[in-house]
Amino acid sequence: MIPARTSPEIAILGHPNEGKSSVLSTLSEDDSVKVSATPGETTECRTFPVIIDGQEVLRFTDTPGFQNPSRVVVEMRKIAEAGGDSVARFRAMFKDNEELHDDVELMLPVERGAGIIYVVDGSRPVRNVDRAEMEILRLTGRPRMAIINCKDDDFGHLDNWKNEFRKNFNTNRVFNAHRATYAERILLLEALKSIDQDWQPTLDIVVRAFKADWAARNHATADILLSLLTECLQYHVSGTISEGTDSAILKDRLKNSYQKTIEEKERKAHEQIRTLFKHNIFKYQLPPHSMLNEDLFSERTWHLLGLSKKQVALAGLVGGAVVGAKLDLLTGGASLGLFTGIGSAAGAFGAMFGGKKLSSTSNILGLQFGGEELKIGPATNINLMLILLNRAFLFYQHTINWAHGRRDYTTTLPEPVDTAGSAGLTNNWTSDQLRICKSYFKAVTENQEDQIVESGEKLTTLLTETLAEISKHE
Ligand SMILES: Nc1nc2c(ncn2[C@@H]2O[C@H](COP(=O)(O)OP(=O)(O)O)[C@@H](O)[C@H]2O)c(=O)[nH]1
Ligand SMILES: [Mg+2]
Repeated sequence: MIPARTSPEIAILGHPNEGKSSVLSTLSEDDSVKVSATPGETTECRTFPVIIDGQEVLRFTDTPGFQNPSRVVVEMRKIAEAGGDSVARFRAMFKDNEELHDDVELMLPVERGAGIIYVVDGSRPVRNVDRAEMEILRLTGRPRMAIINCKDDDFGHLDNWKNEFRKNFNTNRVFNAHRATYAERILLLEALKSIDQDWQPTLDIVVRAFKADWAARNHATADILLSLLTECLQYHVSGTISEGTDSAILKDRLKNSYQKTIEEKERKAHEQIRTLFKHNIFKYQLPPHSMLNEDLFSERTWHLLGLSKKQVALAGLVGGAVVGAKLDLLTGGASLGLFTGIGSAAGAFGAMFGGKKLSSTSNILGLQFGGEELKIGPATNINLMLILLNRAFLFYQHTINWAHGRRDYTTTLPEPVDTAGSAGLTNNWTSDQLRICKSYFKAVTENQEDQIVESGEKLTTLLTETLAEISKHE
């Protein structure tokens, strides 16, 4: 007898090529699990521990698919009639039988006490071999759950499958290995509790550990975002105009350097979030219309993620300015380009300063002139902050909902439709929530240290709550 392990083990069983490894990869958030279009490639079991805070809380075991279920079911019936541990006896009897190699191997975790998740592709009809496999699993007497992974999104056979499952399994669920979101993963784990009463307390702890871990990741994401905002909002570049300097060239150079640096900071923050959510090989294709395909400073990005008229007014961000209003030209401080809303992005194109046309992005960023110095940044309006936040929320949404078992990087995820401001989550924020952003923006850009800490804490809470809200959607 193989000794029982302390963390619960779940073996993923099923016919070859039905999506066992994909389900395991998604459930364990492990994208190193081998998923293959060729049936029968796996011939040995492989165990993947789920580790939270350095502790193994659960382990999943990937198995070869059933090789000869029609014969195994006949043998298992005979063995079961005789009584005793049918799994151990079956394995002992056929351990040297080549024809049943995979069948003997896949029972290994079951022999050591693993619970069973049986995976079928529900987009095809139930066959006799499936019935044989289900009976084998029933004869093991182990806690078991069936998962219907509809590979082709065809749900026409679902009722037939469910009927078969009722006879043989404690519970069943539809779970798509490629599209399961975080919320659906948690629901599946919750459902797993019902496979056996004895398992409930342990699986309760596992589900709680998963949820706590997720909350910790959201908090860490909020911290990453806060650092990104602080760095970007404070960032500035400057250059001196001396005799012979072509100020237009200098402006261009400064603007490019400013944008590149901010873009790089954003890219790094997104990379950190990706790592936090354990995506190592993930290089998905974003939807063709995704904002994240656009440069941070492209006009379209700002249009789609931009502030709505209502939001600007609510936040009192630009003191009564309306969308499409002309740019504020501040004297004294000589800062140009208080970007007053999405409509003015286009208007800004035609803005004139000192007889020279400035490009829209310079205006958006706030190009400051002071004596002989040309300076871009620190940010002069809150839009940069909101754009960075909205893009991060989109990135987060894609990341958490990209199932680890998915390997087809060509199909895409939905994103909001292409209308002004629609993709900007902050457009739905209340004036209180926007006020938190505004306080933080002011504190950072005016370098008020105590305010930075205080408003930073409030902003972190707001961000963490927003991320939790995004994760709730299935
Ligand atoms: N479209 C789609 N393909 C899937 C799904 N699950 C698995 N596949 C594909 O089916 C093939 C077999 O999957 P795999 O997980 O290796 O099956 P296993 O042999 O049961 O472990 C692979 O090419 C997977 O990418 C799914 O939910 N949707
Ligand atoms: Mg496999």
